[in-house]
This record gives sequence, structure tokens and C-alpha cells, in this order.
Amino acid sequence: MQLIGSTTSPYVRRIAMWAQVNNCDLTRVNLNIFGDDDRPTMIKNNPARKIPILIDDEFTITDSNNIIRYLLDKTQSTQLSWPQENLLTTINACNDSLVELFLCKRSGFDIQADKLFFNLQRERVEQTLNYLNDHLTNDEFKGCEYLNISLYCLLDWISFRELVDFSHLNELVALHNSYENHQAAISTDPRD
Ligand SMILES: N[C@@H](CCC(=O)N[C@@H](CS)C(=O)NCC(=O)O)C(=O)O
Repeated sequence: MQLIGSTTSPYVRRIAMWAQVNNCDLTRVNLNIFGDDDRPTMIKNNPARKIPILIDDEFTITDSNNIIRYLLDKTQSTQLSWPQENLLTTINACNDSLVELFLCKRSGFDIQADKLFFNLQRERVEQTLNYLNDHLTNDEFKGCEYLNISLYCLLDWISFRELVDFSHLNELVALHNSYENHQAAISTDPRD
């Protein structure tokens, strides 16, 4: 199976890390998705023009939520429960808002400006991080490897891109630190 993505995307990294931990053999195809050379490969495989994309022989699956569902099924692993799906949605909401803000910043906007769009994203990021900090020690969070990996990838991307300060959120800091010597975290580090 091929995982089409980039080395920096937190959505791609969570799939790559989960696959590595679960001995699921994925060949990574890393693209510069905004570059003229690589962009056609992404567009050809996903009309929504986003990564990650998984290719399993003739079958193409887009979106990290669908990809993990497919891989859990294929490896006969337990799917996420509904409460776990809700927690994943919360992680994704935070991640999506940060991606939007990151792209706005790269486009030259002042993302600290008092504008409805920026205010909504900043509010969502702050509140979802608070919520996750309060809930990640719950059994349903702790019991789900994919949730832990997904949140770690978000937090490490926040650190890597210096997006927001979460140093006052002790449980998030503890989770981030807990992956420091984790082999799959090291081998998928976007800084390399
Ligand atoms: N819901 C998607 C989000 C994926 C996503 O936002 N990927 C980013 C990279 S981190 C992307 O491809 N962005 C391209 C764009 O926004 O044009 C998923 O879970 O896979």
C-alpha cells in the first residue's frame, strides 16, 4: 500500500505512525503539494486536493478518517467507539482551524487581526485544546492508540510550526513529552 502525503502534514503523520506501530506496511510517497511538479499526483488521486491518500492496489481512499477506518478493518483491529469518534472530531477541528490559519499566514494575512474568520478559528483552537487537556486522561481516550497518536501529531506540529502556546495545558505537555523517545515519532519527525 502507498501513503501519498508530505513529510510535514500532521494528518499524514498520524497514519504513518499508526501503521508503523501496527506493522502495517505502507510505502510513503512524499509530495510538495503546492509545487508544480508534485501537485498533479495529488489532484489525480483526490478531487478534494488534500492529503493523506492511501492506495491499495486499484483502490484509492482519501481523508485520514476513512484511511484509518480502512486500515483498522484490514488489520482486523477494533474500530473507534462513538465517544472516541467524537474525540477524534475534536482533534480534527483544532487541526483544521490551525491548517486554515497557517495557510492564511502564508498568504500574507494578519491572523491576529480582529476579524470574524480569524476570531472563530482562534476561539476553536483554544477551546478544543482546553477540552482535550481535560479529557485525555479519560479511559476512552487512553484506551485508543489512534487518538493518542493523532493528538501527539497535532501537538508536535503546533510546536514545529510555532503556532500556539500550550505550555500551560499540563496533560497536553505530558502527552507530547511521552512520545519523545518513541521510535515511530522519531522516524516520522517533520524536522528531518
Ligand atoms: N479532513 C482531512 C484533512 C487533511 C488536510 O487538511 N490535509 C492538509 C495537509 S495537513 C492538506 O492537504 N491541505 C491542502 C489544502 O488545504 O489545500 C483528513 O483528515 O485527511
